[in-house]
This record gives sequence, C-alpha cells and structure tokens, in this order.
Amino acid sequence: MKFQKNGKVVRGVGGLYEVRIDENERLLVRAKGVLKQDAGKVLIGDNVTVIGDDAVPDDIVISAIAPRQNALIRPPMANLDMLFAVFAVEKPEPALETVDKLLSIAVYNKITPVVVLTKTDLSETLTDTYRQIYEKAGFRVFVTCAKKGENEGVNALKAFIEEHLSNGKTAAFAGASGVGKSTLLNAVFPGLSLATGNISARIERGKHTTRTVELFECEKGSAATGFLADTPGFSLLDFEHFDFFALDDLLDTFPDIARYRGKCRYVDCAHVGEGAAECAVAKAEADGTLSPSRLSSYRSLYKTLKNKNNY
Ligand SMILES: Nc1nc2c(ncn2[C@@H]2O[C@H](COP(=O)(O)OP(=O)(O)OP(=O)(O)O)[C@@H](O)[C@H]2O)c(=O)[nH]1
Ligand SMILES: [Mg+2]
Ligand SMILES: [Zn+2]
Repeated sequence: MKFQKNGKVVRGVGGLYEVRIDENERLLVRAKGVLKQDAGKVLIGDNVTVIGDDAVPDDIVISAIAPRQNALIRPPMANLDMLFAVFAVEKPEPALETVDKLLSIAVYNKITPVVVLTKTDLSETLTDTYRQIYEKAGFRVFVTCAKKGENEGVNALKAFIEEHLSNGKTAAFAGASGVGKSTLLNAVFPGLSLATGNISARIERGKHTTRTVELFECEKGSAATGFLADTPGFSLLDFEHFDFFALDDLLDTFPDIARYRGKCRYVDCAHVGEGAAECAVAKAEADGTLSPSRLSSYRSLYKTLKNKNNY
C-alpha cells in the first residue's frame, strides 16, 4: 500500500535520514534526488513529507521539505526556535567575537539567543566577568558546571528547557569544539550517553568529538515533546565562513547597542570610531554601561559586512 507521512528530520547518517513521524515511529530513508543538492539539501530540523509503498520498503523517500522558519549554515539546521551559545570560561579560552557573532546570527534569524557558560569550576573570576558581560547585554545567561554532576546551574538550565522546549519547539547547543556541549547535554538528560572528548593538552582546543548534528526529544516518548540538538563544535576557521546578512541589519542584532540608535551627534553615525563626545555608543562604553568586548565584536562584524557588501 502506498503511504504518505509527515515528520521531522532528526539525524543524518551517510546519505540516509532518520525521520521522526511521531513518538512511536521513526523511518530511516533517503532523500529524493533534488533534495540532495547543495541549495535544496535536507537539513536536520526540517519538517518533511515521506512517501513510499509498504510493498517496496527500500523505496521510501523524503519527497518534499516544508517551508522553513529559518535555516543556518552553522550549525547546519532548519527551524530553530532557540540557540544556546555555549562557551567555556577557559580551556578552551573563549573567543568572545565568535560568541557574539553566533548571538547576532540567532537574533537576525528570529531565534531566541541564550548564553551558557561551562566549566565554571575552573575560574570564579572569569565566570563572574563573562556572566556580567552577557547579563548586562540583556541575554539570559546560565552558569553551569557539568563536571560535578547535578548542580544548581544544570538544574536551572534543565528547568528552562522543560519550560520552553515543548510542542515541537527546537533548539541547539552550538559553540567551539571542546567547550563541553555534549557533556552538559549528558548532565541535563542523564541516559543520553553522548560521546565526549578531551581537550588537546598542547593547543588547548577541542578535538571535534561530535561529528554530526542530532536532535533529541526533550521529553522522550511524549507527543508534546520539544527537541534539542547536539552539534559539532566549530573551529575558529568555521567562523570565517559564516551566515551573513546585510550591513543595514547589523545594529538590530546587537540589542545592547541598538538602544542608542538616534542618540549620537550625527544621524549617520556608524558607532565605529567616533569619540564619546559625538557617539552615544562610545560614551556608553566609556562610562561602563556597554562592555568593550561587545562593542569590539560589533565593530569587527561591521567591517566584515561592509567589505562583503562592497564586492
Ligand atoms: N573542568 C570541566 N571540564 C569539563 C566540564 N564540562 C566538560 N568538560 C570537559 O571538556 C572536554 C570536552 O567536552 P565535550 O563535551 O566533548 O565538548 P564538546 O563541546 O561536545 O566538543 P565537540 O563535540 O568537539 O564540539 C571533556 O574532557 C570534558 O570532560 C566542566 O564543567 N568542567
Ligand atoms: Mg560534542
Ligand atoms: Zn554613534
């Protein structure tokens, strides 16, 4: 008998996709030819139509992808409602510009950004510094340590996930390799048993332990579950080839800077080099209201996007 079903792509394995039809059924299927090519390629998180015939089980394919709410290049996913930008207070030393880039891309794509600090057992001082930078910028910040097992931060994150990720809502853990994304997911959802890796002792970077994006059910076996993805860690090089948008859209992706719109001396102020007397943003940095690292990330992205738009 011919059949047609709708489901969500939760995993890709060597040309096959795992499609979750509902809490009781999953299918391992191929994608129709045109859905294998670059631009139209199936992404994890896609809502798809699967067609087949019970008489020919090898012929079940993804025949169509439903219109996407959004799609990212890194992590390569579709239909995200929330993005957890995960970084360690040290080991590896965080590159705040890449964290800010990730948050900015989330905001641009209408994905709720959340900041997650990991390895907070390694330095109380750095934990406070980073927490303040992101709380001051207006982000929701979770301070976690997965090493000691269950604790306050992990429990708070777990409660937040339970509250916000139900009824098909989808989120991802994203960030540099080795920051502890998989370890933290294991702590939040005991029983997941995700592989975790060491940090290279010599260069103090992660070793790219997680290789593919995989979506997990937040409430296993429930029809009303939400989904959370573990994703492969970025390398610094990855951030050079990132999702981009127009320069004009940049300011709104930094809510802590956008609040000074129209407050500078010159209407066309780009907030990229003017002194505190002319620029309200520079003034905010000077008086400590705006974190220097946030402004520095903004200015760096401004430069990148300006050059890109000039091609
Ligand atoms: N001290 C400390 N180490 C941690 C903590 N969480 C994770 N680690 C260690 O960090 C290393 C990397 O952890 P992973 O969970 O594999 O990191 P990841 O972000 O998933 O890395 P990729 O899969 O490569 O992207 C492991 O050796 C973990 O034991 C923590 O809270 N404190
Ligand atoms: Mg991992
Ligand atoms: Zn300005």
